Amino acid sequence: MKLATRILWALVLGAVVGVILNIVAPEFFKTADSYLFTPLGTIFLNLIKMLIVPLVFFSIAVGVANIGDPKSLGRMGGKAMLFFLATTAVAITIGIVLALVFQPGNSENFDVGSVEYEAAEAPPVSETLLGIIPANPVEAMASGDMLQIIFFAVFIGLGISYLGSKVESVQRFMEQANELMMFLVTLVMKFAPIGTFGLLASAVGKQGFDALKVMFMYMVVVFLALLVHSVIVYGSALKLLAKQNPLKVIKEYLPALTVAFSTSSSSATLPISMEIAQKKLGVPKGISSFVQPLGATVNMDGTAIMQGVATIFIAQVYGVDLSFVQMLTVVLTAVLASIGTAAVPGAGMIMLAMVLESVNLPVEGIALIIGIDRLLDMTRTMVNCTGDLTCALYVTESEKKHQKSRTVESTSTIN
Ligand code: DAS
Repeated sequence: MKLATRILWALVLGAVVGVILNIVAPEFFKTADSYLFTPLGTIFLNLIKMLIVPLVFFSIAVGVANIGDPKSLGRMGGKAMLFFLATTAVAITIGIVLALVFQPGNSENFDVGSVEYEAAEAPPVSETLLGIIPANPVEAMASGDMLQIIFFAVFIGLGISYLGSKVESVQRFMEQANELMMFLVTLVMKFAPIGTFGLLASAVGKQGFDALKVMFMYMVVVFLALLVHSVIVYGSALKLLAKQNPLKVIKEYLPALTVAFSTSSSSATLPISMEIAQKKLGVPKGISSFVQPLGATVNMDGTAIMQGVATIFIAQVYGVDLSFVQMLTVVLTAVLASIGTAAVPGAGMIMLAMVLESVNLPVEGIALIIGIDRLLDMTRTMVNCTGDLTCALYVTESEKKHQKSRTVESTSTIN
């Protein structure tokens, strides 16, 4: 049985076991969660997290060293960032429009009197962007600051490419280290079904059904927006930009999507996502190892959708009519917020406070949605990862076209 199928079965089994146990024997569920489900999920998550920093560092350094030409790097980075920002802006617009149409905030009488929420300090976007240069690369790796690790790895790769044969042994070491990291990813993924079972049994089992009932409409609108964005935006991007058959490609995405769903973390999904891109989808290592870590860090279309729906939902609950300009502010803030959102479970909630403050909506409204956020986080993280993989395929096709046009130009010059 294929890995993706095994993980899918583990997902379903974990959710069913968690829900049934929590209904039939809540006390036993608590014990099973503490001694089995949570430990299994934590072991799996930590095994993957252990590989992320060295994998991202070595793969980007090797990828950039092989690309060599800073102009190509700038061109690839520009295409990727344009794709990321454009799709994020479309994503949040879809979220806002569907929330305005379906009015989830008017679907129940929400009691806003007692809600309290202490917003965690969200780093301003300017600080995130200025902080991209690591004063201490080792500290950046120790703290898992992905943008700083990416910057340092690109710098090292450019240095290797510039010095060439003078640092041949360093380049070979990096290439071998990268191969080793990819092998370890494959090894860790063999544990994925068991880890996924634990993560789902714990997360879904703990979910209170009352919260699900009251927040039903809100959840439906978020799921609908995620589906619309995935089918229309990514489907079109795969067909028109990446020249791929969306149905064929999505089947290859499956192992990464199941890991994204169970871990609710784009960075934890990165290793398997990069392996799929390079080994199953033919994305060159140089493109995959640059575009995907960048995407996992700055591209969060699923999160932007949740933020769009949540903002309109909270405005409706508090009886606030947002103007068109305020909605544009929400779109811009959410696009910028997605750059600073960490690729870890629940990060989107922290940045939602920033989006709400941009239009003077009460941040306490987050208390209404945080109870069911983990289930939504699973699905929006899948969309975040789908965007990263789709962008890698788009840049691959675009670079192919660029190489072809350059060959034609040079041939015509010779003739
Ligand atoms: N869980 C985040 C991620 O890893 C997204 C979010 O919290 O919205 O992509």
